[in-house]
Amino acid sequence: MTDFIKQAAHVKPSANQLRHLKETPFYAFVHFSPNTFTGLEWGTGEESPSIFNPTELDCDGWCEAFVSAGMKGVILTAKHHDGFCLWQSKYTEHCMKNSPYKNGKGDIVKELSDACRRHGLKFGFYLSPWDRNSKLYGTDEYNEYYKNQLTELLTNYGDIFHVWFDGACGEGPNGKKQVYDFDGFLALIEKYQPNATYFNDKGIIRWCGNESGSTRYAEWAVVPSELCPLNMNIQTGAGPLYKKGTLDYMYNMDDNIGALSNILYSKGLVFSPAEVDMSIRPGWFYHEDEEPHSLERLFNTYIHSVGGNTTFNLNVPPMPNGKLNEKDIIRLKELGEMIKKSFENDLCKDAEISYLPYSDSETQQIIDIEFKEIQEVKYLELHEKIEEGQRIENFIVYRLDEDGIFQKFDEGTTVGSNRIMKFNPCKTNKLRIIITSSRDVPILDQISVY
Ligand code: OTN
Repeated sequence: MTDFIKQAAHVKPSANQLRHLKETPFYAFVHFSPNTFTGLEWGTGEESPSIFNPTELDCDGWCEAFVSAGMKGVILTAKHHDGFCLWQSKYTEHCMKNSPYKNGKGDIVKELSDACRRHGLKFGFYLSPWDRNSKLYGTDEYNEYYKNQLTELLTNYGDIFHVWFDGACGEGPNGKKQVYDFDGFLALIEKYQPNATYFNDKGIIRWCGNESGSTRYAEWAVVPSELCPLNMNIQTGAGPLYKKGTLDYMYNMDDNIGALSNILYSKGLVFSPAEVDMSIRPGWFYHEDEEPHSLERLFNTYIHSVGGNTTFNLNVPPMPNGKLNEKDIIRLKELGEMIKKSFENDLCKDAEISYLPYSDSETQQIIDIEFKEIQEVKYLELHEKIEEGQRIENFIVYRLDEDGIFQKFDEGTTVGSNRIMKFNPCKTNKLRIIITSSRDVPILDQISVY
Protein backbone atom coordinates (compact mmCIF):
# COMPACT_ATOMS: atom_id res chain seq x y z
CA MET A 1 0.00 0.00 0.00
CA THR A 2 2.70 2.51 0.92
CA ASP A 3 4.32 1.90 -2.46
CA PHE A 4 1.02 2.73 -4.16
CA ILE A 5 0.67 5.91 -2.13
CA LYS A 6 4.18 6.95 -3.16
CA GLN A 7 3.34 6.22 -6.81
CA ALA A 8 0.24 8.41 -6.49
CA ALA A 9 2.47 11.23 -5.21
CA HIS A 10 4.51 11.12 -8.42
CA VAL A 11 1.72 11.40 -11.01
CA LYS A 12 2.74 14.61 -12.74
CA PRO A 13 1.07 17.23 -14.94
CA SER A 14 1.91 17.57 -18.62
CA ALA A 15 3.60 20.79 -19.73
CA ASN A 16 0.25 22.00 -21.07
CA GLN A 17 -1.56 21.25 -17.82
CA LEU A 18 1.18 22.96 -15.79
CA ARG A 19 1.01 26.04 -18.03
CA HIS A 20 -2.78 26.09 -17.72
CA LEU A 21 -2.67 25.96 -13.94
CA LYS A 22 0.11 28.52 -13.60
CA GLU A 23 -0.72 31.00 -16.39
CA THR A 24 -4.53 30.90 -16.66
CA PRO A 25 -6.03 30.05 -13.27
CA PHE A 26 -8.92 32.44 -13.94
CA TYR A 27 -10.58 33.09 -17.31
CA ALA A 28 -13.81 34.23 -18.94
CA PHE A 29 -16.45 32.10 -20.59
CA VAL A 30 -18.64 33.91 -23.17
CA HIS A 31 -21.96 32.28 -24.04
CA PHE A 32 -23.12 34.09 -27.21
CA SER A 33 -25.44 32.53 -29.84
CA PRO A 34 -28.98 32.86 -31.23
CA ASN A 35 -30.04 32.03 -27.65
CA THR A 36 -28.91 35.58 -26.79
CA PHE A 37 -31.76 36.80 -29.03
CA THR A 38 -34.40 34.15 -28.24
CA GLY A 39 -33.91 33.91 -24.46
CA LEU A 40 -33.43 30.12 -24.63
CA GLU A 41 -30.64 28.29 -22.79
CA TRP A 42 -30.72 25.34 -25.20
CA GLY A 43 -31.57 26.51 -28.72
CA THR A 44 -33.69 24.28 -30.93
CA GLY A 45 -31.43 24.44 -33.98
CA GLU A 46 -34.36 25.82 -35.97
CA GLU A 47 -33.44 29.46 -35.30
CA SER A 48 -32.92 31.63 -38.40
CA PRO A 49 -29.40 33.11 -38.79
CA SER A 50 -31.18 36.40 -39.49
CA ILE A 51 -31.90 36.86 -35.75
CA PHE A 52 -28.20 36.95 -34.85
CA ASN A 53 -27.28 40.62 -35.27
CA PRO A 54 -25.18 42.19 -32.46
CA THR A 55 -25.22 45.68 -33.96
CA GLU A 56 -22.92 47.20 -31.30
CA LEU A 57 -20.51 44.29 -30.86
CA ASP A 58 -17.73 45.47 -28.53
CA CYS A 59 -15.09 42.77 -28.10
CA ASP A 60 -12.58 45.34 -26.83
CA GLY A 61 -15.06 46.34 -24.13
CA TRP A 62 -15.48 42.67 -23.19
CA CYS A 63 -11.70 42.23 -22.90
CA GLU A 64 -11.26 45.40 -20.82
CA ALA A 65 -13.84 44.08 -18.35
CA PHE A 66 -12.18 40.64 -18.20
CA VAL A 67 -8.74 42.20 -17.63
CA SER A 68 -10.21 44.36 -14.82
CA ALA A 69 -11.31 41.16 -13.04
CA GLY A 70 -7.82 39.67 -13.27
CA MET A 71 -8.79 37.11 -15.91
CA LYS A 72 -6.06 35.75 -18.21
CA GLY A 73 -8.07 34.18 -21.04
CA VAL A 74 -11.40 34.08 -22.86
CA ILE A 75 -13.40 31.12 -24.20
CA LEU A 76 -16.15 31.85 -26.74
CA THR A 77 -19.04 29.52 -27.57
CA ALA A 78 -18.14 29.37 -31.27
CA LYS A 79 -21.01 26.88 -31.72
CA HIS A 80 -23.53 26.03 -29.01
CA HIS A 81 -26.09 23.23 -29.10
CA ASP A 82 -28.22 25.14 -31.63
CA GLY A 83 -25.53 24.54 -34.24
CA PHE A 84 -25.11 28.19 -35.32
CA CYS A 85 -21.46 28.98 -36.08
CA LEU A 86 -20.08 32.37 -34.99
CA TRP A 87 -17.53 32.32 -37.82
CA GLN A 88 -17.48 32.07 -41.65
CA SER A 89 -17.61 28.29 -41.97
CA LYS A 90 -17.18 26.56 -45.33
CA TYR A 91 -19.19 23.58 -44.09
CA THR A 92 -22.56 25.01 -43.24
CA GLU A 93 -24.95 27.80 -44.15
CA HIS A 94 -26.01 27.96 -40.50
CA CYS A 95 -23.33 30.51 -39.73
CA MET A 96 -22.35 34.19 -39.94
CA LYS A 97 -22.60 34.08 -43.77
CA ASN A 98 -26.36 34.34 -43.36
CA SER A 99 -26.43 36.73 -40.42
CA PRO A 100 -27.24 40.41 -41.14
CA TYR A 101 -24.24 41.37 -39.01
CA LYS A 102 -21.82 43.23 -41.32
CA ASN A 103 -24.02 42.09 -44.23
CA GLY A 104 -23.04 38.46 -43.86
CA LYS A 105 -19.33 39.22 -43.69
CA GLY A 106 -19.05 39.22 -39.90
CA ASP A 107 -16.83 36.83 -37.93
CA ILE A 108 -17.26 36.97 -34.13
CA VAL A 109 -14.46 34.44 -33.55
CA LYS A 110 -12.05 36.68 -35.45
CA GLU A 111 -13.17 39.90 -33.75
CA LEU A 112 -12.79 38.40 -30.29
CA SER A 113 -9.52 36.55 -30.92
CA ASP A 114 -8.01 39.76 -32.34
CA ALA A 115 -9.27 41.77 -29.33
CA CYS A 116 -7.79 39.20 -26.95
CA ARG A 117 -4.38 39.69 -28.50
CA ARG A 118 -4.73 43.48 -28.19
CA HIS A 119 -5.48 43.11 -24.46
CA GLY A 120 -2.95 40.42 -23.60
CA LEU A 121 -5.57 37.71 -23.08
CA LYS A 122 -5.34 34.12 -24.28
CA PHE A 123 -8.10 32.92 -26.61
CA GLY A 124 -9.99 29.61 -26.62
CA PHE A 125 -13.27 28.30 -27.91
CA TYR A 126 -16.18 26.04 -27.02
CA LEU A 127 -17.45 23.84 -29.87
CA SER A 128 -20.56 21.92 -28.85
CA PRO A 129 -20.39 18.30 -30.00
CA TRP A 130 -24.19 18.20 -29.68
CA ASP A 131 -25.70 19.94 -32.74
CA ARG A 132 -29.48 20.29 -33.03
CA ASN A 133 -29.30 21.91 -36.49
CA SER A 134 -27.08 19.58 -38.50
CA LYS A 135 -28.98 16.93 -40.42
CA LEU A 136 -25.82 14.80 -40.17
CA TYR A 137 -26.08 14.56 -36.39
CA GLY A 138 -26.39 10.92 -35.35
CA THR A 139 -24.36 9.62 -38.31
CA ASP A 140 -20.67 8.94 -38.92
CA GLU A 141 -20.66 11.84 -41.40
CA TYR A 142 -21.30 14.20 -38.48
CA ASN A 143 -17.86 13.38 -37.06
CA GLU A 144 -16.27 14.50 -40.36
CA TYR A 145 -18.41 17.68 -40.31
CA TYR A 146 -17.39 18.39 -36.72
CA LYS A 147 -13.70 17.73 -37.43
CA ASN A 148 -13.81 20.13 -40.38
CA GLN A 149 -15.30 22.82 -38.14
CA LEU A 150 -12.75 22.10 -35.43
CA THR A 151 -9.97 22.41 -38.02
CA GLU A 152 -11.28 25.80 -39.19
CA LEU A 153 -11.17 27.09 -35.61
CA LEU A 154 -7.80 25.52 -34.81
CA THR A 155 -6.07 26.91 -37.91
CA ASN A 156 -7.58 30.32 -38.70
CA TYR A 157 -7.55 32.30 -35.44
CA GLY A 158 -4.04 32.17 -34.02
CA ASP A 159 -2.94 30.49 -30.81
CA ILE A 160 -5.68 28.64 -28.94
CA PHE A 161 -5.08 28.00 -25.22
CA HIS A 162 -8.13 25.87 -24.37
CA VAL A 163 -10.75 23.89 -26.33
CA TRP A 164 -14.01 23.25 -24.50
CA PHE A 165 -16.08 20.14 -25.29
CA ASP A 166 -19.47 20.42 -23.58
CA GLY A 167 -20.86 17.05 -22.67
CA ALA A 168 -24.44 18.24 -22.57
CA CYS A 169 -26.80 16.37 -24.84
CA GLY A 170 -30.55 16.45 -24.56
CA GLU A 171 -31.34 13.84 -27.18
CA GLY A 172 -33.60 11.29 -25.46
CA PRO A 173 -34.12 7.63 -26.33
CA ASN A 174 -36.08 8.64 -29.44
CA GLY A 175 -33.47 11.20 -30.35
CA LYS A 176 -30.48 10.83 -32.63
CA LYS A 177 -27.63 9.24 -30.68
CA GLN A 178 -24.22 10.41 -31.86
CA VAL A 179 -21.10 8.34 -31.28
CA TYR A 180 -18.35 10.95 -31.23
CA ASP A 181 -14.89 10.32 -32.72
CA PHE A 182 -13.25 11.96 -29.72
CA ASP A 183 -9.84 10.48 -30.50
CA GLY A 184 -10.11 12.11 -33.93
CA PHE A 185 -11.10 15.43 -32.36
CA LEU A 186 -8.14 15.35 -29.95
CA ALA A 187 -5.72 14.36 -32.73
CA LEU A 188 -6.58 17.63 -34.50
CA ILE A 189 -5.78 19.66 -31.37
CA GLU A 190 -2.47 17.81 -31.05
CA LYS A 191 -1.73 18.47 -34.73
CA TYR A 192 -2.68 22.13 -35.00
CA GLN A 193 -2.51 23.50 -31.43
CA PRO A 194 -0.11 21.19 -29.52
CA ASN A 195 0.15 23.67 -26.62
CA ALA A 196 -3.60 23.78 -26.00
CA THR A 197 -5.47 22.06 -23.19
CA TYR A 198 -8.98 20.72 -23.59
CA PHE A 199 -11.93 20.42 -21.25
CA ASN A 200 -14.42 17.61 -21.00
CA ASP A 201 -15.80 15.24 -18.42
CA LYS A 202 -12.54 13.48 -17.66
CA GLY A 203 -9.96 15.06 -19.90
CA ILE A 204 -6.77 17.04 -19.64
CA ILE A 205 -8.90 19.52 -17.71
CA ARG A 206 -11.80 17.83 -15.96
CA TRP A 207 -15.28 19.11 -15.20
CA CYS A 208 -15.58 19.80 -11.45
CA GLY A 209 -19.00 18.16 -11.48
CA ASN A 210 -21.41 21.12 -11.02
CA GLU A 211 -22.16 24.54 -12.47
CA SER A 212 -22.90 26.39 -9.22
CA GLY A 213 -19.28 27.12 -8.34
CA SER A 214 -19.22 24.74 -5.40
CA THR A 215 -15.92 22.99 -4.82
CA ARG A 216 -14.75 19.85 -3.09
CA TYR A 217 -13.48 19.88 0.50
CA ALA A 218 -10.43 18.08 -0.87
CA GLU A 219 -9.70 18.45 -4.62
CA TRP A 220 -7.15 16.04 -6.04
CA ALA A 221 -5.77 16.56 -9.53
CA VAL A 222 -4.72 12.90 -9.42
CA VAL A 223 -7.73 10.67 -10.10
CA PRO A 224 -8.44 7.13 -11.32
CA SER A 225 -8.09 6.74 -15.08
CA GLU A 226 -11.42 4.90 -14.96
CA LEU A 227 -13.24 8.02 -13.74
CA CYS A 228 -16.39 8.08 -15.79
CA PRO A 229 -18.78 10.89 -16.65
CA LEU A 230 -22.02 11.15 -14.71
CA ASN A 231 -24.13 8.18 -15.66
CA MET A 232 -27.72 9.15 -14.97
CA ASN A 233 -28.76 5.51 -15.21
CA ILE A 234 -26.46 4.55 -12.34
CA GLN A 235 -27.66 7.62 -10.47
CA THR A 236 -31.26 6.54 -10.72
CA GLY A 237 -30.51 2.86 -10.35
CA ALA A 238 -32.01 2.17 -13.77
CA GLY A 239 -28.64 1.47 -15.22
CA PRO A 240 -26.72 -1.78 -15.63
CA LEU A 241 -25.37 -3.41 -12.51
CA TYR A 242 -21.85 -2.33 -11.78
CA LYS A 243 -19.40 -4.49 -13.67
CA LYS A 244 -17.45 -6.48 -11.08
CA GLY A 245 -13.88 -5.31 -10.53
CA THR A 246 -14.47 -1.88 -12.02
CA LEU A 247 -14.85 1.59 -10.54
CA ASP A 248 -18.25 1.98 -12.21
CA TYR A 249 -19.62 3.07 -8.85
CA MET A 250 -17.59 6.28 -9.08
CA TYR A 251 -18.17 9.18 -11.45
CA ASN A 252 -17.04 12.73 -11.97
CA MET A 253 -19.62 14.37 -9.69
CA ASP A 254 -18.52 12.37 -6.62
CA ASP A 255 -17.07 14.41 -3.80
CA ASN A 256 -13.92 12.48 -2.92
CA ILE A 257 -12.79 11.02 -6.23
CA GLY A 258 -9.11 11.55 -5.45
CA ALA A 259 -9.16 10.18 -1.92
CA LEU A 260 -7.09 7.12 -1.08
CA SER A 261 -10.26 5.08 -0.54
CA ASN A 262 -11.15 5.70 -4.18
CA ILE A 263 -7.83 5.53 -5.93
CA LEU A 264 -6.62 2.39 -4.13
CA TYR A 265 -8.46 0.02 -6.49
CA SER A 266 -7.76 1.98 -9.64
CA LYS A 267 -6.03 0.29 -12.57
CA GLY A 268 -4.12 3.54 -13.17
CA LEU A 269 -3.97 7.15 -12.02
CA VAL A 270 -3.99 10.22 -14.23
CA PHE A 271 -3.28 13.91 -13.64
CA SER A 272 -6.55 15.64 -14.48
CA PRO A 273 -7.11 18.95 -12.67
CA ALA A 274 -10.67 20.20 -12.33
CA GLU A 275 -12.17 23.35 -13.80
CA VAL A 276 -15.00 25.21 -12.02
CA ASP A 277 -17.35 26.63 -14.64
CA MET A 278 -20.04 28.99 -13.42
CA SER A 279 -21.99 31.93 -14.81
CA ILE A 280 -21.93 35.45 -13.35
CA ARG A 281 -25.73 35.34 -13.71
CA PRO A 282 -28.26 32.51 -13.16
CA GLY A 283 -28.28 31.67 -16.88
CA TRP A 284 -25.42 30.87 -19.23
CA PHE A 285 -26.94 33.24 -21.79
CA TYR A 286 -28.07 36.84 -21.23
CA HIS A 287 -31.58 37.33 -19.85
CA GLU A 288 -32.57 40.93 -19.13
CA ASP A 289 -34.64 39.93 -16.07
CA GLU A 290 -31.57 38.47 -14.33
CA GLU A 291 -28.91 40.15 -12.18
CA PRO A 292 -25.23 39.31 -11.65
CA HIS A 293 -24.40 37.28 -8.54
CA SER A 294 -23.09 39.12 -5.49
CA LEU A 295 -19.47 40.18 -5.16
CA GLU A 296 -19.22 38.03 -2.03
CA ARG A 297 -20.35 34.91 -3.88
CA LEU A 298 -17.98 35.51 -6.79
CA PHE A 299 -15.02 36.28 -4.49
CA ASN A 300 -15.66 33.19 -2.36
CA THR A 301 -15.95 31.06 -5.50
CA TYR A 302 -12.60 32.51 -6.63
CA ILE A 303 -11.01 31.67 -3.25
CA HIS A 304 -12.34 28.10 -3.32
CA SER A 305 -11.64 27.39 -6.99
CA VAL A 306 -8.37 29.16 -7.87
CA GLY A 307 -7.45 28.67 -4.19
CA GLY A 308 -8.79 25.12 -4.22
CA ASN A 309 -6.50 23.47 -6.77
CA THR A 310 -8.82 24.12 -9.72
CA THR A 311 -9.16 26.78 -12.42
CA PHE A 312 -12.11 29.17 -12.53
CA ASN A 313 -14.00 29.68 -15.80
CA LEU A 314 -16.49 32.50 -15.10
CA ASN A 315 -19.15 33.06 -17.77
CA VAL A 316 -20.17 36.62 -18.69
CA PRO A 317 -22.95 36.67 -21.32
CA PRO A 318 -23.14 39.59 -23.78
CA MET A 319 -26.46 41.33 -24.43
CA PRO A 320 -28.20 41.16 -27.87
CA ASN A 321 -26.54 44.45 -28.88
CA GLY A 322 -23.11 42.81 -28.43
CA LYS A 323 -22.08 44.71 -25.30
CA LEU A 324 -21.70 43.46 -21.73
CA ASN A 325 -24.29 44.69 -19.27
CA GLU A 326 -22.99 47.62 -17.20
CA LYS A 327 -23.82 45.77 -13.96
CA ASP A 328 -21.60 42.88 -15.02
CA ILE A 329 -18.79 45.26 -15.99
CA ILE A 330 -18.99 46.89 -12.56
CA ARG A 331 -19.13 43.51 -10.77
CA LEU A 332 -16.07 42.25 -12.66
CA LYS A 333 -14.15 45.42 -11.75
CA GLU A 334 -15.20 45.07 -8.09
CA LEU A 335 -14.08 41.43 -8.11
CA GLY A 336 -10.70 42.32 -9.60
CA GLU A 337 -10.19 45.08 -7.05
CA MET A 338 -11.13 42.79 -4.14
CA ILE A 339 -8.75 40.07 -5.36
CA LYS A 340 -5.94 42.57 -5.86
CA LYS A 341 -6.47 44.26 -2.50
CA SER A 342 -6.71 40.95 -0.63
CA PHE A 343 -3.47 39.49 -1.99
CA GLU A 344 -1.21 42.48 -2.74
CA ASN A 345 0.70 42.59 0.56
CA ASP A 346 2.50 39.30 1.23
CA LEU A 347 3.59 39.43 4.87
CA CYS A 348 6.02 36.56 4.25
CA LYS A 349 8.29 38.92 2.33
CA ASP A 350 9.62 40.25 5.67
CA ALA A 351 9.09 37.10 7.69
CA GLU A 352 11.53 34.37 8.73
CA ILE A 353 10.37 30.99 7.47
CA SER A 354 11.93 27.87 9.00
CA TYR A 355 11.33 24.18 8.23
CA LEU A 356 11.57 21.58 11.00
CA PRO A 357 10.95 17.84 11.03
CA TYR A 358 7.77 16.91 12.86
CA SER A 359 8.52 13.22 13.25
CA ASP A 360 10.81 10.45 11.99
CA SER A 361 8.67 10.47 8.84
CA GLU A 362 9.87 12.96 6.25
CA THR A 363 6.27 13.22 5.04
CA GLN A 364 5.39 15.24 8.16
CA GLN A 365 6.80 18.72 8.48
CA ILE A 366 6.64 21.87 10.61
CA ILE A 367 6.81 25.25 8.89
CA ASP A 368 7.23 28.29 11.14
CA ILE A 369 6.51 31.79 9.82
CA GLU A 370 7.77 34.52 12.17
CA PHE A 371 6.97 38.18 11.47
CA LYS A 372 9.14 41.04 12.76
CA GLU A 373 6.08 42.47 14.50
CA ILE A 374 2.47 41.62 15.31
CA GLN A 375 0.47 41.38 12.07
CA GLU A 376 -3.20 40.96 11.27
CA VAL A 377 -3.52 37.71 9.33
CA LYS A 378 -6.46 37.05 6.97
CA TYR A 379 -5.25 34.60 4.32
CA LEU A 380 -2.67 31.83 3.94
CA GLU A 381 -1.69 30.77 0.40
CA LEU A 382 0.25 27.56 -0.21
CA HIS A 383 1.43 26.15 -3.55
CA GLU A 384 2.86 22.66 -3.88
CA LYS A 385 5.58 22.24 -6.50
CA ILE A 386 2.90 20.60 -8.62
CA GLU A 387 5.30 19.64 -11.39
CA GLU A 388 6.57 17.03 -8.91
CA GLY A 389 3.04 15.79 -8.22
CA GLN A 390 0.36 16.52 -5.65
CA ARG A 391 1.16 15.16 -2.18
CA ILE A 392 -0.24 16.97 0.89
CA GLU A 393 -3.26 15.23 2.42
CA ASN A 394 -3.75 17.32 5.57
CA PHE A 395 -2.27 20.27 7.44
CA ILE A 396 -3.05 22.27 10.58
CA VAL A 397 -2.44 25.98 11.10
CA TYR A 398 -1.58 27.39 14.54
CA ARG A 399 -1.10 31.00 15.64
CA LEU A 400 1.05 32.11 18.57
CA ASP A 401 -1.19 33.89 21.08
CA GLU A 402 -0.26 36.74 23.41
CA ASP A 403 0.75 34.21 26.09
CA GLY A 404 3.21 32.53 23.72
CA ILE A 405 0.97 29.51 23.30
CA PHE A 406 0.23 28.02 19.84
CA GLN A 407 -3.55 27.98 19.38
CA LYS A 408 -5.03 25.74 16.68
CA PHE A 409 -6.36 28.17 14.14
CA ASP A 410 -7.50 26.24 11.10
CA GLU A 411 -7.09 22.92 9.30
CA GLY A 412 -6.86 22.08 5.62
CA THR A 413 -6.67 19.03 3.40
CA THR A 414 -5.30 19.13 -0.14
CA VAL A 415 -3.02 21.92 -1.34
CA GLY A 416 -2.05 21.16 -4.97
CA SER A 417 -1.27 24.03 -7.34
CA ASN A 418 -2.88 26.53 -4.98
CA ARG A 419 -4.64 26.47 -1.62
CA ILE A 420 -5.99 29.69 -0.14
CA MET A 421 -7.16 29.53 3.49
CA LYS A 422 -9.44 32.42 4.50
CA PHE A 423 -9.27 33.07 8.27
CA ASN A 424 -11.27 35.15 10.68
CA PRO A 425 -8.70 37.97 10.91
CA CYS A 426 -6.41 37.60 13.90
CA LYS A 427 -3.29 39.30 15.24
CA THR A 428 -0.12 37.32 15.79
CA ASN A 429 3.63 37.47 15.20
CA LYS A 430 4.01 33.78 14.36
CA LEU A 431 2.17 31.08 12.48
CA ARG A 432 3.01 27.37 12.60
CA ILE A 433 1.88 25.00 9.87
CA ILE A 434 2.12 21.30 10.64
CA ILE A 435 1.81 19.10 7.58
CA THR A 436 0.34 16.11 9.33
CA SER A 437 -0.09 13.84 6.33
CA SER A 438 1.48 13.71 2.88
CA ARG A 439 1.78 11.01 0.22
CA ASP A 440 5.50 11.70 -0.10
CA VAL A 441 7.92 14.41 1.04
CA PRO A 442 5.91 17.63 0.74
CA ILE A 443 7.47 20.25 -1.57
CA LEU A 444 6.05 23.77 -1.35
CA ASP A 445 7.13 26.38 -3.84
CA GLN A 446 5.08 29.24 -2.42
CA ILE A 447 4.06 30.24 1.09
CA SER A 448 2.27 33.57 1.41
CA VAL A 449 0.38 35.24 4.24
CA TYR A 450 -1.86 38.27 3.74
O1 OTN B 1 -28.74 19.20 -18.30
N1 OTN B 1 -27.48 19.30 -18.41
O2 OTN B 1 -26.93 19.02 -19.45
C1 OTN B 1 -26.76 19.76 -17.26
C2 OTN B 1 -27.43 20.04 -16.07
C3 OTN B 1 -26.70 20.47 -14.96
C4 OTN B 1 -25.33 20.64 -15.03
C5 OTN B 1 -24.66 20.35 -16.22
C6 OTN B 1 -25.39 19.90 -17.31
S1 OTN B 1 -24.61 19.56 -18.77
C7 OTN B 1 -22.99 19.23 -18.27
O3 OTN B 1 -22.23 20.43 -18.42
C8 OTN B 1 -20.91 20.26 -17.94
C9 OTN B 1 -20.21 21.59 -18.07
O4 OTN B 1 -20.86 22.53 -17.26
C10 OTN B 1 -20.16 19.17 -18.72
O5 OTN B 1 -20.04 19.56 -20.06
C11 OTN B 1 -20.96 17.86 -18.65
O6 OTN B 1 -20.39 16.94 -19.57
C12 OTN B 1 -22.41 18.10 -19.10
O7 OTN B 1 -23.15 16.92 -18.88
